[in-house]
Amino acid sequence: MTAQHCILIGAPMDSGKTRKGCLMGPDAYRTARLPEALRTLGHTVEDRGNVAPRPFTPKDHPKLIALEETIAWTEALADAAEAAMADGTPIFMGGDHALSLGTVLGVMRHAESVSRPLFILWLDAHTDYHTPVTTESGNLHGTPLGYVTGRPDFDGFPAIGTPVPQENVAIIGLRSVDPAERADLQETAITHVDMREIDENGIARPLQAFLDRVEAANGLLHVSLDVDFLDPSVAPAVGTTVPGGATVREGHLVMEMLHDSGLMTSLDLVELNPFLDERGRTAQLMVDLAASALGRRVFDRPTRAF
Ligand code: HAR
Ligand code: MN
Ligand code: MN
Ligand code: MN
Repeated sequence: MTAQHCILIGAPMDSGKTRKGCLMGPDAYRTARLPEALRTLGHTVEDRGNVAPRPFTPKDHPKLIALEETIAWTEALADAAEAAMADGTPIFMGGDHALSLGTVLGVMRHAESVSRPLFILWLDAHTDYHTPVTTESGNLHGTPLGYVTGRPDFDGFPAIGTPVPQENVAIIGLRSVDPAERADLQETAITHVDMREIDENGIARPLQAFLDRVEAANGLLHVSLDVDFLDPSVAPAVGTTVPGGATVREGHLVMEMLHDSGLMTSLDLVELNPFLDERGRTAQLMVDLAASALGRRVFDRPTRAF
């Protein structure tokens, strides 16, 4: 296994929706010993502490929640992400999923500077493909994939330059998709794998097909792991629980395959709300999944399973 320089970045962002609590996420990951878990695997770990949003002036909007705060976070996180990409493998400890507006933007800037294509793996019950105009809830954590793929109407957000091509995005774990998102997504080349498909064919096949494309393109791979990708019976600490999610083993298999591929270059851990947790079990599971993505395993495998 190749040792990596893991850069932990806290993003205690809570503005992507009304229910509060994700701001406690970074400290929960530290309490659940994420740094120690990564060091045990032979990696060097640097905790850069928590990012803070740029100064902002909140305004009221008829629909959108905390727009100015979310833009302020996006700018600060993009800078932190771009800087960290030059130095190692960033792991962003959220914070709600709106943080990916910033982390992916920063990773996009880095990818452009090294002239490599960027791929995104989105592990989530939701598509997060809204725009500020299509969202019904006004919750901006439902928009980051819309933003980074270049959808319109992100007024006030940093310009994104070259969008991430739809062909480079895969969403796995879907089971809660708004009608507008569903209609819009159907028109795209974004890979979307719902739980029905996982039930029938397993999670390894669609994931490996996507990883093969990343490898063939010599791409960078950003992975965004939403707690609600997992079934709420094993991961209760999230505001948007949807039954019928990934099992513990499906989660680990994804992470183990990511590690075996050697392709993952950055990771978001998002939507953990420690206020809703049961004795830290969700934080611990997320730490264990991150450890699997960075090389933890029961036995080495002599040959590849697929
Ligand atoms: N689609 C719904 C909305 O826009 C729910 C979005 C929920 N998003 C997250 N992250 N929890 O996936 O409001
Ligand atoms: Mn999400
Ligand atoms: Mn979600
Ligand atoms: Mn389709």
